Amino acid sequence: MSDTANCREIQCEPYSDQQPGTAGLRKKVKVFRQPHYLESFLEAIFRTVKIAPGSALVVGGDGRYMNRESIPVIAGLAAAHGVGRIITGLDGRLSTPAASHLIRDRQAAGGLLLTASHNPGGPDGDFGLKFNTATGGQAPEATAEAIYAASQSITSYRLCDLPELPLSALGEHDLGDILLEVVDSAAGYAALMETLFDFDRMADWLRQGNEVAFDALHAVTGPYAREIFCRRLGAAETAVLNAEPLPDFGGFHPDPNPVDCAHLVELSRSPNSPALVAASDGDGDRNMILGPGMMVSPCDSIAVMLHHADKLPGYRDGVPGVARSMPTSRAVDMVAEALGIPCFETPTGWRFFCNLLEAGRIGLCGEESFGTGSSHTREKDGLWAVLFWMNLLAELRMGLDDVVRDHWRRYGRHYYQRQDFYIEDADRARALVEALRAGLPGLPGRQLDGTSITAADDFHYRDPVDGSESANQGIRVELADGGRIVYRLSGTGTTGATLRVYLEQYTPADGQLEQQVATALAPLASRAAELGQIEEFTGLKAPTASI
Ligand code: G16
Repeated sequence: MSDTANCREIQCEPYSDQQPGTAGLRKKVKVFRQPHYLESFLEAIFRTVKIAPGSALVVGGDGRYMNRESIPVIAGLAAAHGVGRIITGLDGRLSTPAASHLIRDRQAAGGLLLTASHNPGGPDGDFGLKFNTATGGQAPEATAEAIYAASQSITSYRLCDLPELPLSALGEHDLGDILLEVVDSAAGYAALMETLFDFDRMADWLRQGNEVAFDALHAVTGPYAREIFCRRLGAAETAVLNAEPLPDFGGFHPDPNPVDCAHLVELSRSPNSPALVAASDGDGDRNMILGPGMMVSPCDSIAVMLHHADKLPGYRDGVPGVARSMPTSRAVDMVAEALGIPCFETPTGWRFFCNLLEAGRIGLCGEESFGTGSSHTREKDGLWAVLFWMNLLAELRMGLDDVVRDHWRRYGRHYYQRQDFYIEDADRARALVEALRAGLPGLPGRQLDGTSITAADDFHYRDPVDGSESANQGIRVELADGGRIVYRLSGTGTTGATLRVYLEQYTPADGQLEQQVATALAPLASRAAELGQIEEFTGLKAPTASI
């Protein structure tokens, strides 16, 4: 605790709703704007994680509404709790993977990441805050719960008054009770990428006339993408679309998926599609990969990456293992089996990969929700995934669609789709999941529209590294014809509830590999609707979005 004359104790009332979800605390901006709301949550973090006096903390965010104005508040509380140094990016912006890297690189005590990721921004949008540990990874579930418990009894917090923070000036600034260091995080991140990928080969590939289009969606990745694609690889400035970060993301919903980035799907289907079309999300940890006439399903992406990893400089020795979140398709399991390495199945939430990465048990991991990453950092990494694909295309001298089709011809195809059902009344969504859970013992052997259920459970995870247990992580239903349905509730929304229904149907390599996804999955979708009694519980006849 700092005891200088600039620091004082401020009284407040506890808030009861500061329970972190899948990835930190996410709320509407107007909720975060309530008096003492941000300060109370920060106080709960500082009281729970007890940062050693004088240590450094990485602080930064995706540039959304409330990002910049929150940093002086964080610095004031951090100073009062004895933090010696705040490290941030220019204007207080850091992509999530760059922040994770910076924590590790600078041996900081942890990080406070200001982001609601792919959620909409602006004054009516969302804001978020999450604490990452000294490993660079998100706080584990037990720490997140302890922070929530602490938040419910915060009746005061300590704050130091600091001079105005010079966030737009690179370098070190002495603020009296704390030091502020503003770094060029794009340069540091690009240097890390140069250790993993063959920049000369990619630059050659571009010089040969191959084009890339990367859409930063006016979110955090613009400056990073310009540094890498334009300055270091020689792509034209026009290769990076919507490069300037804006607090409201210029009206974009910064979520790289075919619904919110329909314009990129259209570009990839046009006769003059670039060889690689890609996007990332608000905080730069997600990725969407497209090429002429083809979007790579995120579940296929991690499988293809694993198959080819040893062709790229950072992964020449292969990887010790791989992991996917439970709802992610089992395409990557088949590659792991062929390579003779373990494939771990974890609950949804990138933090569940972190112990495995930290223990050296895995080298690559991925999720259906457009997230992929490797042991180079402890968050998923959007631009890294784009560079992985670009390096791969340059190395294989193949078009993106051929790389994917080759993969299906070797391993078969896992047709995959996630259906989202948004419901205002969260209780109805919870009741649906409860009803499924209650009926689990009776499911194996039940006939379901031409096939039968072979296994059903509520996913329970035991972390192989520290033995911690996570129960009720999603209802899994396996069918005799190779289909799988998973039901779970999203943990990242800020209003109502979103029921996610994940559909997966495997077709062997000698089967029909070129069907439309919706056609291939139509029978499974109707089985999922019947089994989950989706219309009865939600009133919805069709998904709000199919991704
Ligand atoms: C977060 C998590 C991911 C998860 C995703 C969706 O991503 O880090 O692991 O897959 O949310 O979660 P849900 O299905 O609960 O909405 P991000 O990019 O939002 O931080």
